[in-house]
Amino acid sequence: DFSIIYSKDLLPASGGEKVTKEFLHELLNILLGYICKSSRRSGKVLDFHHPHQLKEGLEGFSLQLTDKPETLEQILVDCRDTLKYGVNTGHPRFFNQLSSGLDLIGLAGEWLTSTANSNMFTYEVSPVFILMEEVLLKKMQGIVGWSDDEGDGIFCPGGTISNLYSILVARYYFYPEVKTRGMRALPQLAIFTSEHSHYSVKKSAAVLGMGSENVLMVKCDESGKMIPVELESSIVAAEERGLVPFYVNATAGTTVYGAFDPFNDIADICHGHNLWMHVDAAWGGGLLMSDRHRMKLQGIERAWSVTWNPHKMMGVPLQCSVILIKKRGLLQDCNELGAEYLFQRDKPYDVSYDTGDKSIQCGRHVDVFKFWLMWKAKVFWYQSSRGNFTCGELVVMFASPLPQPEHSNVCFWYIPPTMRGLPPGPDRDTRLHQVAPRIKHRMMEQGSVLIGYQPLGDKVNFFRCVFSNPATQQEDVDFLLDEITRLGND
Ligand code: ABU
Repeated sequence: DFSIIYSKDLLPASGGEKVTKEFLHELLNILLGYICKSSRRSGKVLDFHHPHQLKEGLEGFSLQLTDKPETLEQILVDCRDTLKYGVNTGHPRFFNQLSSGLDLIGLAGEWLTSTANSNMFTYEVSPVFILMEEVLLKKMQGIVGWSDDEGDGIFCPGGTISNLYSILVARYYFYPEVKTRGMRALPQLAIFTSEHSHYSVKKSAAVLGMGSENVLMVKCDESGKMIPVELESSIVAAEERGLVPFYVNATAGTTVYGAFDPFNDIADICHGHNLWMHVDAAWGGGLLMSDRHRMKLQGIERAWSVTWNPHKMMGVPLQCSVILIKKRGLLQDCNELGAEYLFQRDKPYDVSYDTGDKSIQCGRHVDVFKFWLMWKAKVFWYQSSRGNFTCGELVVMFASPLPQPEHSNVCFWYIPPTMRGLPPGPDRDTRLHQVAPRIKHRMMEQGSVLIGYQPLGDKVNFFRCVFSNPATQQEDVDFLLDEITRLGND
């Protein structure tokens, strides 16, 4: 009975051990109940409510903060309700994002990480985690194809920040004075990325004071791959306009189509113009683990930096993202400020392990442990199973598929029966554009399945189905298609 117990009764209160254990056991029961339910197909993916409904409070669940401490009973009820009104991203029918599923070894790692409650800035406070980071970064650099004397990197909060690091370090490599003199040390720099690449490239240019307009979008072919001759001519055209090209982002697994750019061709162009080549493999990096699919990333080893998100295809619980930099020492030189209260040089150990000054953060969450634990528990499983999924073998009924997928993104239009006789053209497109949002709206209200949609270029709204959840089976794909048909049948 927690109705008369408060947080002040838990450890470190004297005699608080028993109640602490009881409270955490109760919490564990709630979490285990959720975990078991989350993989049952009979349960919902989500119980959708509009923001105003959640704000007003539902069945006693209030988001408002009170003036007096609540009992632990109420705290446990709040934990249960928080899960209840959230989205079950581990459900076999959650197809909405590139990251999904709930890996239990990773979850155990996250629990341990929170229990340790440490900070990644110095070896002094995180000796084990700092060394695990070194081990994993080294491993990933080897898998990318860099030699033993190359490679550096850091875990950071998500793919956008990893991409931002690559631009930051590339700019520092060519213009080291930018660190102290700022923008006065720079000409008008130009960045190149494909029109299908992630928006983080533009965002990073804006954040770094270079201007999103100086990110030049290179044309792609029908399957979403950057066209090398278009890159070459974009670079030349930028130079003619007085811009100074310095960086090219290539993508391994574009967000919507899952396309892989031709890395060797792009590397040749970068080499010819002395440009930094980055590969955003946030989504596609997981394929490096697969003997069958890693050829799609041929040439990635020629990149000067790589983004890779183990929290996507590799299923590590959010978040887990790395930036890998080929040239050692650059990351440290670029970001180091040597705050004397934290990074003292006269500590009683090898202070090169105080890796926190490579980061643009000060406090840094431990994202490495869950990944390290998963690697230990199942590296062969990645190689034999998840990494070897069959791309594009899905049969999409009643639908018109977009280009053949290279990754596990399957993009398609659902054409409702009433539209099947319409000839292609602007009138059909106008109607088709409204189909996916309408079905998604109904899907969210029903909560039975979740899939994303978007327009892209000249293509009106289409569905993007992502397979990255090992819980998903053929029956879930059948269910999704039946559900789309049922919800879109008017
Ligand atoms: N950072 C890209 C994630 C996009 C997605 O999950 O759909």
